[in-house]
Amino acid sequence: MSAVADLYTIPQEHLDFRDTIRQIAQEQIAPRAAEIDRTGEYPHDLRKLLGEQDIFGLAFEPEHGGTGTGTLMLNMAIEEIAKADASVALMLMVQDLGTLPVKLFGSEELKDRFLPKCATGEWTPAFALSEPEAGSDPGGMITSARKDGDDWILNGTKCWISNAGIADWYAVFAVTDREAGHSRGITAFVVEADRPGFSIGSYEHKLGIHGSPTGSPVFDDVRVPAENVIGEVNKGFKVAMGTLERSRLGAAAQAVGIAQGATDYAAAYARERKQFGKPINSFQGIQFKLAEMETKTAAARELLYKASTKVDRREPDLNKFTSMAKLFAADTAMDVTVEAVQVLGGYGYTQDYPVERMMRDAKITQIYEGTSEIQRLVVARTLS
Ligand code: COS
Repeated sequence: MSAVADLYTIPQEHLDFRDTIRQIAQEQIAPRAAEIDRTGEYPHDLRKLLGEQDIFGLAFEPEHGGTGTGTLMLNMAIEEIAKADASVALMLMVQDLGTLPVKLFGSEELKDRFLPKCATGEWTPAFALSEPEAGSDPGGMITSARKDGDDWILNGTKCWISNAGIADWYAVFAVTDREAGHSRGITAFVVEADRPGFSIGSYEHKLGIHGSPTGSPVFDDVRVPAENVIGEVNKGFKVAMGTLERSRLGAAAQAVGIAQGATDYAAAYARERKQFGKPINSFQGIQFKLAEMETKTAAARELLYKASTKVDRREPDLNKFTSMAKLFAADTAMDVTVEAVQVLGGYGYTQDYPVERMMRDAKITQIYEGTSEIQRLVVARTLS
Protein backbone atom coordinates (compact mmCIF):
# COMPACT_ATOMS: atom_id res chain seq x y z
CA MET A 1 0.00 0.00 0.00
CA SER A 2 1.30 3.48 -0.84
CA ALA A 3 2.17 5.95 1.88
CA VAL A 4 -0.69 8.26 0.86
CA ALA A 5 -3.31 5.50 0.95
CA ASP A 6 -2.05 4.60 4.41
CA LEU A 7 -3.00 8.03 5.78
CA TYR A 8 -6.43 8.82 7.15
CA THR A 9 -8.58 11.92 7.17
CA ILE A 10 -11.50 12.61 9.46
CA PRO A 11 -14.60 13.74 7.54
CA GLN A 12 -16.01 17.13 8.63
CA GLU A 13 -19.35 15.49 9.56
CA HIS A 14 -17.49 13.24 12.01
CA LEU A 15 -15.82 16.27 13.60
CA ASP A 16 -19.17 18.06 13.86
CA PHE A 17 -20.85 15.06 15.46
CA ARG A 18 -17.86 14.66 17.79
CA ASP A 19 -18.34 18.25 18.94
CA THR A 20 -22.01 17.60 19.65
CA ILE A 21 -21.16 14.45 21.62
CA ARG A 22 -18.43 16.35 23.49
CA GLN A 23 -20.99 18.93 24.56
CA ILE A 24 -23.50 16.28 25.66
CA ALA A 25 -20.76 14.42 27.55
CA GLN A 26 -19.40 17.49 29.32
CA GLU A 27 -22.79 19.01 30.15
CA GLN A 28 -24.91 15.97 30.92
CA ILE A 29 -22.60 13.06 31.74
CA ALA A 30 -19.52 14.55 33.47
CA PRO A 31 -21.53 16.13 36.32
CA ARG A 32 -22.94 12.68 37.16
CA ALA A 33 -19.64 10.76 37.12
CA ALA A 34 -18.70 11.08 40.82
CA GLU A 35 -22.17 10.09 42.01
CA ILE A 36 -22.34 7.08 39.64
CA ASP A 37 -18.94 5.95 40.91
CA ARG A 38 -19.95 6.40 44.55
CA THR A 39 -23.37 4.71 44.37
CA GLY A 40 -22.53 2.06 41.79
CA GLU A 41 -26.01 2.53 40.35
CA TYR A 42 -26.51 1.90 36.66
CA PRO A 43 -27.53 5.25 35.11
CA HIS A 44 -30.61 4.22 33.13
CA ASP A 45 -31.37 7.87 32.37
CA LEU A 46 -28.00 8.35 30.65
CA ARG A 47 -28.58 5.16 28.70
CA LYS A 48 -31.86 6.68 27.51
CA LEU A 49 -29.99 9.86 26.59
CA LEU A 50 -27.51 7.94 24.38
CA GLY A 51 -30.45 6.32 22.60
CA GLU A 52 -32.33 9.59 22.09
CA GLN A 53 -29.24 11.35 20.74
CA ASP A 54 -28.68 8.54 18.19
CA ILE A 55 -25.33 7.73 19.83
CA PHE A 56 -26.09 4.00 20.07
CA GLY A 57 -26.91 4.17 16.37
CA LEU A 58 -23.21 4.83 15.70
CA ALA A 59 -22.51 1.11 16.12
CA PHE A 60 -24.98 0.05 13.40
CA GLU A 61 -25.57 0.17 9.66
CA PRO A 62 -28.51 2.15 8.22
CA GLU A 63 -30.38 -1.04 7.21
CA HIS A 64 -30.54 -1.89 10.93
CA GLY A 65 -31.51 1.57 12.07
CA GLY A 66 -27.98 2.86 12.64
CA THR A 67 -26.06 5.86 11.35
CA GLY A 68 -23.71 3.81 9.14
CA THR A 69 -20.90 6.20 10.04
CA GLY A 70 -18.33 3.48 10.73
CA THR A 71 -15.75 2.49 13.29
CA LEU A 72 -13.70 5.69 13.45
CA MET A 73 -16.78 7.78 14.29
CA LEU A 74 -17.91 5.20 16.86
CA ASN A 75 -14.53 5.28 18.58
CA MET A 76 -14.38 9.08 18.54
CA ALA A 77 -17.71 9.01 20.37
CA ILE A 78 -16.50 6.44 22.91
CA GLU A 79 -13.42 8.60 23.51
CA GLU A 80 -15.49 11.74 24.17
CA ILE A 81 -17.83 9.96 26.57
CA ALA A 82 -14.93 8.23 28.38
CA LYS A 83 -13.34 11.64 29.01
CA ALA A 84 -16.42 12.38 31.10
CA ASP A 85 -17.28 8.92 32.49
CA ALA A 86 -15.72 5.60 31.53
CA SER A 87 -18.72 3.58 32.79
CA VAL A 88 -21.08 5.41 30.45
CA ALA A 89 -18.61 4.94 27.59
CA LEU A 90 -18.79 1.21 28.34
CA MET A 91 -22.51 1.27 27.51
CA LEU A 92 -21.67 2.26 23.95
CA MET A 93 -18.72 -0.17 23.78
CA VAL A 94 -20.88 -3.15 24.77
CA GLN A 95 -23.66 -2.07 22.40
CA ASP A 96 -21.03 -2.77 19.71
CA LEU A 97 -19.20 -5.72 21.34
CA GLY A 98 -22.40 -7.65 22.12
CA THR A 99 -23.87 -7.18 18.65
CA LEU A 100 -20.69 -7.67 16.59
CA PRO A 101 -21.09 -11.49 16.45
CA VAL A 102 -24.55 -11.03 14.88
CA LYS A 103 -23.44 -8.11 12.66
CA LEU A 104 -20.41 -10.01 11.31
CA PHE A 105 -21.62 -13.62 11.27
CA GLY A 106 -25.37 -13.75 11.98
CA SER A 107 -28.19 -14.77 9.61
CA GLU A 108 -30.39 -12.05 8.11
CA GLU A 109 -33.15 -13.25 10.40
CA LEU A 110 -30.95 -12.75 13.50
CA LYS A 111 -29.85 -9.33 12.27
CA ASP A 112 -33.45 -8.22 11.70
CA ARG A 113 -34.57 -9.65 15.04
CA PHE A 114 -31.86 -8.14 17.25
CA LEU A 115 -30.00 -5.22 15.67
CA PRO A 116 -32.66 -2.49 15.16
CA LYS A 117 -33.73 -2.53 18.81
CA CYS A 118 -30.08 -2.32 19.87
CA ALA A 119 -29.47 0.59 17.47
CA THR A 120 -32.13 2.63 19.28
CA GLY A 121 -30.95 1.50 22.70
CA GLU A 122 -34.26 -0.18 23.48
CA TRP A 123 -32.40 -3.48 23.89
CA THR A 124 -29.09 -4.07 25.62
CA PRO A 125 -26.76 -6.87 24.49
CA ALA A 126 -23.89 -8.61 26.29
CA PHE A 127 -20.92 -10.69 25.15
CA ALA A 128 -20.43 -13.88 27.17
CA LEU A 129 -17.12 -15.54 26.34
CA SER A 130 -14.97 -15.66 29.51
CA GLU A 131 -15.35 -18.33 32.17
CA PRO A 132 -13.85 -18.85 35.63
CA GLU A 133 -11.22 -21.19 34.13
CA ALA A 134 -11.03 -19.59 30.66
CA GLY A 135 -10.04 -15.91 30.56
CA SER A 136 -7.02 -15.29 28.34
CA ASP A 137 -7.58 -18.79 26.96
CA PRO A 138 -11.23 -18.82 25.83
CA GLY A 139 -10.49 -21.85 23.64
CA GLY A 140 -10.41 -23.86 26.89
CA MET A 141 -14.02 -23.05 27.86
CA ILE A 142 -16.26 -25.59 29.59
CA THR A 143 -19.79 -24.23 28.95
CA SER A 144 -21.46 -26.67 26.58
CA ALA A 145 -24.40 -26.90 24.21
CA ARG A 146 -25.92 -30.20 23.10
CA LYS A 147 -28.37 -30.78 20.31
CA ASP A 148 -31.91 -31.86 21.22
CA GLY A 149 -34.05 -32.17 18.10
CA ASP A 150 -33.82 -28.79 16.38
CA ASP A 151 -32.91 -27.04 19.64
CA TRP A 152 -29.70 -26.61 21.60
CA ILE A 153 -29.44 -26.94 25.37
CA LEU A 154 -26.78 -24.85 27.12
CA ASN A 155 -25.13 -25.57 30.46
CA GLY A 156 -22.34 -23.70 32.19
CA THR A 157 -21.23 -20.46 33.83
CA LYS A 158 -19.64 -17.37 32.29
CA CYS A 159 -17.92 -14.65 34.28
CA TRP A 160 -16.78 -11.00 34.20
CA ILE A 161 -19.62 -10.26 31.79
CA SER A 162 -20.42 -6.55 31.34
CA ASN A 163 -24.14 -5.66 31.29
CA ALA A 164 -24.93 -8.78 33.36
CA GLY A 165 -28.46 -8.54 34.68
CA ILE A 166 -29.48 -5.62 32.49
CA ALA A 167 -28.86 -7.22 29.07
CA ASP A 168 -31.92 -8.34 27.11
CA TRP A 169 -29.84 -10.98 25.33
CA TYR A 170 -26.35 -12.48 25.42
CA ALA A 171 -24.00 -13.62 22.65
CA VAL A 172 -22.86 -16.86 24.30
CA PHE A 173 -20.03 -19.20 23.31
CA ALA A 174 -20.30 -22.91 24.13
CA VAL A 175 -18.53 -26.14 23.28
CA THR A 176 -20.60 -28.18 20.82
CA ASP A 177 -17.97 -30.75 19.85
CA ARG A 178 -15.72 -31.71 22.75
CA GLU A 179 -13.68 -34.08 20.52
CA ALA A 180 -12.68 -31.35 18.04
CA GLY A 181 -9.88 -30.10 20.27
CA HIS A 182 -8.88 -26.78 21.83
CA SER A 183 -10.69 -23.72 20.35
CA ARG A 184 -12.28 -25.80 17.57
CA GLY A 185 -15.71 -27.26 18.45
CA ILE A 186 -17.19 -24.02 19.80
CA THR A 187 -20.47 -22.43 18.63
CA ALA A 188 -21.89 -18.95 19.22
CA PHE A 189 -25.55 -18.54 20.25
CA VAL A 190 -27.98 -15.75 21.01
CA VAL A 191 -29.55 -16.43 24.41
CA GLU A 192 -32.40 -14.17 25.46
CA ALA A 193 -32.37 -13.26 29.16
CA ASP A 194 -35.93 -14.44 29.71
CA ARG A 195 -35.25 -18.06 28.70
CA PRO A 196 -35.99 -20.58 31.51
CA GLY A 197 -32.77 -21.75 33.19
CA PHE A 198 -30.94 -18.48 32.68
CA SER A 199 -29.88 -16.48 35.73
CA ILE A 200 -27.10 -14.27 37.05
CA GLY A 201 -25.24 -16.22 39.73
CA SER A 202 -23.30 -13.35 41.25
CA TYR A 203 -22.02 -9.83 40.65
CA GLU A 204 -18.46 -8.54 41.01
CA HIS A 205 -17.36 -5.79 43.40
CA LYS A 206 -14.82 -3.98 41.26
CA LEU A 207 -11.96 -1.50 41.61
CA GLY A 208 -13.56 0.83 39.06
CA ILE A 209 -16.19 1.15 36.32
CA HIS A 210 -18.74 1.15 39.13
CA GLY A 211 -21.59 2.32 36.92
CA SER A 212 -21.56 -0.85 34.83
CA PRO A 213 -22.70 -4.19 36.30
CA THR A 214 -20.35 -7.15 35.83
CA GLY A 215 -21.48 -10.64 36.68
CA SER A 216 -21.62 -14.37 36.09
CA PRO A 217 -24.48 -15.59 33.87
CA VAL A 218 -25.49 -19.18 34.62
CA PHE A 219 -27.02 -21.49 32.03
CA ASP A 220 -28.93 -24.38 33.55
CA ASP A 221 -30.44 -26.44 30.72
CA VAL A 222 -31.25 -23.30 28.75
CA ARG A 223 -33.01 -24.28 25.53
CA VAL A 224 -32.57 -22.15 22.39
CA PRO A 225 -33.80 -22.84 18.84
CA ALA A 226 -31.44 -23.56 15.92
CA GLU A 227 -32.21 -20.07 14.55
CA ASN A 228 -30.28 -18.64 17.51
CA VAL A 229 -26.97 -20.10 16.31
CA ILE A 230 -24.66 -17.26 15.20
CA GLY A 231 -22.70 -18.28 12.11
CA GLU A 232 -21.73 -21.90 11.58
CA VAL A 233 -21.89 -24.66 14.17
CA ASN A 234 -18.39 -25.41 15.54
CA LYS A 235 -16.98 -22.18 14.06
CA GLY A 236 -17.69 -20.04 17.09
CA PHE A 237 -14.07 -19.38 18.03
CA LYS A 238 -13.64 -17.46 14.79
CA VAL A 239 -16.79 -15.50 15.67
CA ALA A 240 -15.21 -14.57 19.01
CA MET A 241 -11.84 -13.65 17.50
CA GLY A 242 -13.39 -11.73 14.59
CA THR A 243 -15.44 -9.77 17.13
CA LEU A 244 -12.55 -9.05 19.49
CA GLU A 245 -10.20 -7.86 16.76
CA ARG A 246 -12.69 -5.05 16.16
CA SER A 247 -14.15 -4.47 19.63
CA ARG A 248 -10.68 -4.06 21.16
CA LEU A 249 -10.66 -0.65 19.52
CA GLY A 250 -13.58 0.35 21.72
CA ALA A 251 -11.46 -0.38 24.77
CA ALA A 252 -8.61 1.58 23.17
CA ALA A 253 -10.96 4.52 22.60
CA GLN A 254 -12.14 4.36 26.19
CA ALA A 255 -8.49 4.36 27.33
CA VAL A 256 -7.63 7.38 25.15
CA GLY A 257 -10.65 9.23 26.55
CA ILE A 258 -9.71 8.45 30.16
CA ALA A 259 -6.12 9.56 29.50
CA GLN A 260 -7.20 12.82 27.87
CA GLY A 261 -9.70 13.52 30.63
CA ALA A 262 -6.99 13.02 33.27
CA THR A 263 -4.46 15.13 31.35
CA ASP A 264 -6.92 17.99 30.86
CA TYR A 265 -7.89 17.94 34.53
CA ALA A 266 -4.29 17.85 35.75
CA ALA A 267 -3.23 20.66 33.40
CA ALA A 268 -6.11 22.88 34.55
CA TYR A 269 -5.34 22.12 38.20
CA ALA A 270 -1.64 22.90 37.73
CA ARG A 271 -2.52 26.31 36.29
CA GLU A 272 -4.46 27.22 39.45
CA ARG A 273 -2.65 25.45 42.26
CA LYS A 274 0.04 27.59 43.87
CA GLN A 275 3.01 26.40 45.95
CA PHE A 276 6.13 28.35 46.84
CA GLY A 277 4.22 31.45 45.66
CA LYS A 278 3.78 30.27 42.04
CA PRO A 279 1.36 28.11 40.01
CA ILE A 280 2.78 24.60 40.07
CA ASN A 281 2.78 24.45 36.26
CA SER A 282 5.71 26.90 36.38
CA PHE A 283 7.86 24.08 37.84
CA GLN A 284 9.68 21.88 35.38
CA GLY A 285 8.86 18.77 37.42
CA ILE A 286 5.14 19.33 36.69
CA GLN A 287 5.65 20.68 33.15
CA PHE A 288 7.52 17.56 32.08
CA LYS A 289 4.83 15.29 33.54
CA LEU A 290 2.06 17.14 31.69
CA ALA A 291 4.05 17.18 28.44
CA GLU A 292 4.63 13.43 28.67
CA MET A 293 0.94 12.76 29.45
CA GLU A 294 -0.25 14.83 26.47
CA THR A 295 2.31 13.26 24.12
CA LYS A 296 1.54 9.65 25.02
CA THR A 297 -2.21 10.30 24.77
CA ALA A 298 -1.84 11.90 21.33
CA ALA A 299 0.28 8.95 20.14
CA ALA A 300 -2.33 6.49 21.44
CA ARG A 301 -5.04 8.41 19.60
CA GLU A 302 -3.12 8.23 16.31
CA LEU A 303 -2.82 4.44 16.58
CA LEU A 304 -6.52 4.20 17.48
CA TYR A 305 -7.65 6.34 14.53
CA LYS A 306 -5.35 4.53 12.12
CA ALA A 307 -6.57 1.10 13.25
CA SER A 308 -10.21 2.30 13.14
CA THR A 309 -9.68 3.52 9.58
CA LYS A 310 -8.32 0.10 8.63
CA VAL A 311 -11.56 -1.46 9.88
CA ASP A 312 -13.62 1.07 7.90
CA ARG A 313 -11.57 0.33 4.77
CA ARG A 314 -12.23 -3.38 5.30
CA GLU A 315 -8.51 -4.11 5.21
CA PRO A 316 -7.54 -7.72 5.99
CA ASP A 317 -5.35 -8.68 8.96
CA LEU A 318 -6.72 -6.13 11.40
CA ASN A 319 -5.28 -7.99 14.35
CA LYS A 320 -1.87 -6.35 14.43
CA PHE A 321 -3.07 -2.74 14.43
CA THR A 322 -6.09 -3.22 16.68
CA SER A 323 -3.93 -5.02 19.25
CA MET A 324 -1.18 -2.38 19.03
CA ALA A 325 -3.75 0.39 19.50
CA LYS A 326 -5.41 -1.38 22.44
CA LEU A 327 -2.08 -2.20 24.09
CA PHE A 328 -0.61 1.28 23.75
CA ALA A 329 -3.81 3.11 24.70
CA ALA A 330 -4.44 0.95 27.79
CA ASP A 331 -0.88 1.26 29.08
CA THR A 332 -1.02 5.00 28.36
CA ALA A 333 -4.28 5.41 30.28
CA MET A 334 -2.76 3.68 33.30
CA ASP A 335 0.52 5.66 33.20
CA VAL A 336 -1.20 8.98 32.58
CA THR A 337 -3.83 8.62 35.30
CA VAL A 338 -1.19 7.63 37.89
CA GLU A 339 0.69 10.80 36.94
CA ALA A 340 -2.50 12.87 37.12
CA VAL A 341 -2.99 11.73 40.72
CA GLN A 342 0.63 12.73 41.37
CA VAL A 343 0.13 16.22 39.90
CA LEU A 344 -2.81 16.76 42.27
CA GLY A 345 -0.81 15.36 45.21
CA GLY A 346 -2.83 14.82 48.40
CA TYR A 347 -5.99 16.11 46.70
CA GLY A 348 -5.51 13.63 43.85
CA TYR A 349 -5.73 10.75 46.33
CA THR A 350 -9.16 11.84 47.58
CA GLN A 351 -12.61 11.29 46.14
CA ASP A 352 -13.15 15.06 46.05
CA TYR A 353 -11.28 15.10 42.74
CA PRO A 354 -11.95 12.90 39.69
CA VAL A 355 -8.43 11.66 38.93
CA GLU A 356 -8.41 8.78 41.44
CA ARG A 357 -11.62 7.50 39.79
CA MET A 358 -9.98 7.82 36.39
CA MET A 359 -6.97 5.85 37.68
CA ARG A 360 -9.22 3.05 38.97
CA ASP A 361 -11.25 3.04 35.75
CA ALA A 362 -8.08 3.00 33.60
CA LYS A 363 -6.87 -0.27 35.12
CA ILE A 364 -9.58 -2.38 33.48
CA THR A 365 -8.49 -1.28 30.00
CA GLN A 366 -5.28 -3.29 30.52
CA ILE A 367 -7.37 -6.36 31.38
CA TYR A 368 -10.66 -6.65 29.48
CA GLU A 369 -11.07 -7.38 25.78
CA GLY A 370 -7.72 -9.18 26.08
CA THR A 371 -5.03 -8.28 28.59
CA SER A 372 -2.03 -6.17 27.60
CA GLU A 373 -0.02 -9.41 27.65
CA ILE A 374 -2.44 -11.02 25.15
CA GLN A 375 -2.15 -7.94 22.89
CA ARG A 376 1.66 -8.30 22.96
CA LEU A 377 1.22 -11.97 22.04
CA VAL A 378 -1.05 -11.12 19.10
CA VAL A 379 1.38 -8.46 17.82
CA ALA A 380 4.39 -10.74 18.31
CA ARG A 381 2.70 -13.51 16.30
CA THR A 382 2.48 -11.15 13.30
CA LEU A 383 6.27 -10.72 13.47
CA SER A 384 7.24 -14.38 13.57
N1 COS B 1 -10.14 -13.94 13.16
C1 COS B 1 -10.58 -15.14 12.71
N2 COS B 1 -10.05 -16.31 13.12
C2 COS B 1 -9.05 -16.27 14.01
C3 COS B 1 -8.53 -15.06 14.52
C4 COS B 1 -9.13 -13.87 14.05
N3 COS B 1 -8.72 -12.68 14.49
N4 COS B 1 -7.55 -15.34 15.39
C5 COS B 1 -7.44 -16.68 15.44
N5 COS B 1 -8.35 -17.23 14.60
C6 COS B 1 -8.56 -18.66 14.32
C7 COS B 1 -7.24 -19.28 13.88
O1 COS B 1 -7.06 -19.12 12.49
C8 COS B 1 -7.47 -20.75 14.24
O2 COS B 1 -8.28 -21.33 13.24
P1 COS B 1 -8.16 -22.91 12.84
O3 COS B 1 -8.72 -23.65 14.01
O4 COS B 1 -8.99 -23.03 11.62
O5 COS B 1 -6.69 -23.18 12.63
C9 COS B 1 -8.32 -20.66 15.51
O6 COS B 1 -8.92 -19.36 15.51
C10 COS B 1 -7.49 -20.83 16.76
O7 COS B 1 -6.48 -19.83 16.73
P2 COS B 1 -5.22 -19.86 17.68
O8 COS B 1 -4.58 -21.22 17.60
O9 COS B 1 -4.38 -18.66 17.39
O10 COS B 1 -5.92 -19.75 19.10
P3 COS B 1 -5.31 -19.65 20.56
O11 COS B 1 -6.12 -20.49 21.44
O12 COS B 1 -3.82 -19.84 20.52
O13 COS B 1 -5.68 -18.17 21.01
C11 COS B 1 -5.41 -15.83 21.40
C12 COS B 1 -5.22 -17.02 20.46
C13 COS B 1 -4.51 -15.89 22.62
C14 COS B 1 -5.12 -14.60 20.57
C15 COS B 1 -6.88 -15.82 21.87
O14 COS B 1 -7.13 -16.88 22.74
C16 COS B 1 -7.27 -14.54 22.56
O15 COS B 1 -7.58 -13.56 21.91
N6 COS B 1 -7.29 -14.55 23.93
C17 COS B 1 -7.78 -13.42 24.68
C18 COS B 1 -9.25 -13.54 24.88
C19 COS B 1 -9.87 -12.25 25.30
O16 COS B 1 -9.68 -11.22 24.66
N7 COS B 1 -10.69 -12.30 26.34
C20 COS B 1 -11.44 -11.20 26.75
C21 COS B 1 -12.86 -11.56 26.56
S1 COS B 1 -13.96 -10.27 26.25
S2 COS B 1 -13.94 -9.08 27.76
